[in-house]
Amino acid sequence: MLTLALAGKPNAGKSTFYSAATRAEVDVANYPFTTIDSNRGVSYVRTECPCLALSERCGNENCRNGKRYVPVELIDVAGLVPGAHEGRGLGNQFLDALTNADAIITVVDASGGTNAEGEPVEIGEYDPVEEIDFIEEEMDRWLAGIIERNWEGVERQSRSPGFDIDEAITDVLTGFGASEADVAAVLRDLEYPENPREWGDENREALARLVRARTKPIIVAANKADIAPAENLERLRDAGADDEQRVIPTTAEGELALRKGADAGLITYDPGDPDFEIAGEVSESQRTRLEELRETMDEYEGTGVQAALDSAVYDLLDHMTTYPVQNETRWTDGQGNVLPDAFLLPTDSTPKDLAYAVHSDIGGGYLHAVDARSNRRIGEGHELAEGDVIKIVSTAN
Ligand SMILES: Nc1nc2c(ncn2[C@@H]2O[C@H](COP(=O)(O)OP(=O)(O)O)[C@@H](O)[C@H]2O)c(=O)[nH]1
Ligand SMILES: [Mg+2]
Repeated sequence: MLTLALAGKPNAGKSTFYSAATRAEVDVANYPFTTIDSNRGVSYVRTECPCLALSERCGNENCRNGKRYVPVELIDVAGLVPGAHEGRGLGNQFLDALTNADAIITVVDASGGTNAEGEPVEIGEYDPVEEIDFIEEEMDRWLAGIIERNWEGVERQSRSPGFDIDEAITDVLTGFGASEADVAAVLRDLEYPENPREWGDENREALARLVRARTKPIIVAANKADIAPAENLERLRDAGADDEQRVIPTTAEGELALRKGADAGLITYDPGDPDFEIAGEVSESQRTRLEELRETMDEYEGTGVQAALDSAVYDLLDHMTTYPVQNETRWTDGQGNVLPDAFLLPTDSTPKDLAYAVHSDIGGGYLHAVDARSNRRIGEGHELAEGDVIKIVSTAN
C-alpha cells in the first residue's frame, strides 16, 4: 500500500487531519480498525468508480454511488521544530517515521497563528511561507547527516577494486527508501568529485536534497484555511508555484466535523464532496458553524483534505487506479463481486505490472490481458490508464 506521512510543526493540525482522514467512513472489511497503531492508519484516495459506466453501481464496500475510495496508509508523526535534524524536540522520532513514506503532506498553519515552534501568536503574526521552507530543510539536513555519518564507510570501500559509487551510496540510503535506480538518477544530475575522500559537506548536502526530493516528494496542505487571511493563502500558493510545489488550502477541523456529522446522520457528506446537506436535527449553534464552514468550502471547493490526499497520490506520485477482474463481461471476480479490487499503480504501468501487483504468481504466469471496456486483447507494452478494468490471463489462475 502507498504510504503518506503528515509532516509539520506542532499545532499545525496534523493530528486533526489524520483523525479526519482515517475515520472509518466506508466499511473497511479488510482492515478491522482504520488505525494500525496510534499514529498509523488507513485513509483513502477518491476517484470515479468504473461502475458509473454500468447500468448499476457496483456495490463494493469502498464505492459510494460511483465515488470509489482506494486505501492508502497515512502516518501522523511528531511535530517538527527548527533544529529537529540535530535531535531537537521529537526530531529523530519524526524523521525515522519518514523512512516508510512514499510522499509527504506538509501541514502548515496558514493562519499564521502559531510561531515556528508551534506556540500560539496573534493570527497572521507568523509567516507560514517560512514554515514550508524550514520543514523541507530539516528533512534535507537530517538526511545529509545520515550520509555524513556513513561517509567513512564509502571512503573505505573506495579503496577496493571494483568500487562503484552508486552501490556504495545506495547501501547508505536503502534504509531511507532509496533504490539504486534513485541514487543513479540523482548522481546523473549532480556534479561531484570522483574520489569520495574529496567530497565536502556541500556535496553531501546536495546529494541529500536531491534524494529526498526524489524519494519523499512533498505536497503542502495550507491548513486552517477557515481562519487564515486570504492573503496568506495567496502567498503560500505563489511560493509553492515558484518551487513547483502543490499547495492545497485545507480545513482539517472542518473535515473532521463533517465526517462526524455524517456518521451521526446530521448531514449527508462523502469525503471530497464540494458541499454537504443538513439532513438531521441540528442545534442553532451547530447550524451556524456548518454555514460558516460552507463559506470556506465554497471558496476552496471543499475542505481540501481529500483533495490533498488525492493530489499526493495522483499528481505528485503520478499514480492511477486500475481494476483487475476475472470476468471481462461482467467485471466480476470468481464470486460474482463487481469490481472487487482497485490497485494504485504508477501511470506507466503495463498489464503485466498489474498482474504482479495482484500476486507474484499471477505476474510470473502472465500470458496476456484483455481490456474489459473494449473486450480487446492488449499488448505487453500497453500502458494502462486511470479507471482501466483488466482481465489478466495467467497460468496461475
Ligand atoms: N481553525 C482551525 N483550527 C484547526 C484546524 N485544524 C486543526 N486545528 C486546531 O489546531 C490545534 C492543533 O491541532 P492538532 O491537530 O493537534 O495539531 P498537530 O500538533 O499538528 O497534530 C487544535 O486546537 C485544532 O483544533 C483547522 O483546519 N482550522
Ligand atoms: Mg499531533
